[in-house]
Amino acid sequence: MSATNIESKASLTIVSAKTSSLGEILEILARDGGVIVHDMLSPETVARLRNELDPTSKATSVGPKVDNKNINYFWGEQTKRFTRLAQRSQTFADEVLVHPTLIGVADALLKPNCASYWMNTGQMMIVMPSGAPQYMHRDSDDWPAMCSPSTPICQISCMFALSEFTAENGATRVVPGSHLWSDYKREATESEIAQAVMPLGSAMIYTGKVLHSAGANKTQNEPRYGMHLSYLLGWLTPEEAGCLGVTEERAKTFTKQQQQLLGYRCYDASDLNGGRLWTVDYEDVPTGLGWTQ
Ligand SMILES: O=C(O)CCC(=O)C(=O)O
Repeated sequence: MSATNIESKASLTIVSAKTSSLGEILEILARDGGVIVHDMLSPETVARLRNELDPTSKATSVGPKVDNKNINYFWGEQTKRFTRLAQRSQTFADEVLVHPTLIGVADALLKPNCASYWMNTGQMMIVMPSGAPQYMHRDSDDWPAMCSPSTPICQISCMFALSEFTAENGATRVVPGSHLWSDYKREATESEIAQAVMPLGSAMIYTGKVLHSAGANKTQNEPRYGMHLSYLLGWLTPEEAGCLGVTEERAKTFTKQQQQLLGYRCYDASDLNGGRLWTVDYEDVPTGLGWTQ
């Protein structure tokens, strides 16, 4: 199956988390840089996420909070964004942050270049009606030395549809194959852009090297609820200060894997001729903080 932009020839391949293997997903990612995966979250899980995040969704206003024209444009003046999802939602911590399909992809694509990876950001991206489309970018642009055709993949991203994503309400625009371009300065033509049209509970998994952007929400009154989660090589600085957004009290209730992803564990590459980073008093984070568990 594929999701085709009717105004272009470009399309994204669609698979299902229920029936497709990790190998198939990795093969499509290697070819296209992005893939739509249906059935990543059940409707019941989506309802719980929406419910747990609803107070913050309602309390968050559109547009950025910084006085910088470029950031405002990137952020989307009609987009609501907020992070701290593991603090705000148990369902995010238990069913999204450690989603087996995403962990499988990240293990395969990031682990060859790190001892462990961590969360880059978990972020609600609610595109409200009448916004302009975001400009095309690669998520790895945040780390310019790691964003060229020859560098390894440093980041894996995923956009979950917490409402249906349609061409009209701002489904993510993606340029399949742009991760393989020899010239990362080249701009995409309209005919190369596909849209991640997908039902609620699906997700678009993509690497940090593929061009994409939020679409414009051309509806009158239909917010597009997107939830972004990305992972990053453990020796690079993430966009979100994950552990500062989650209280220590709450972090203590999480598994070691959840703690690692949120920055409540050190990065230990000492067995791989690398460093031991992100320590407290030269200890792993819980020991340095004096946790007794
Ligand atoms: O909201 C979307 O569909 C994509 C947004 C995005 O790529 C970003 O803000 O980095």
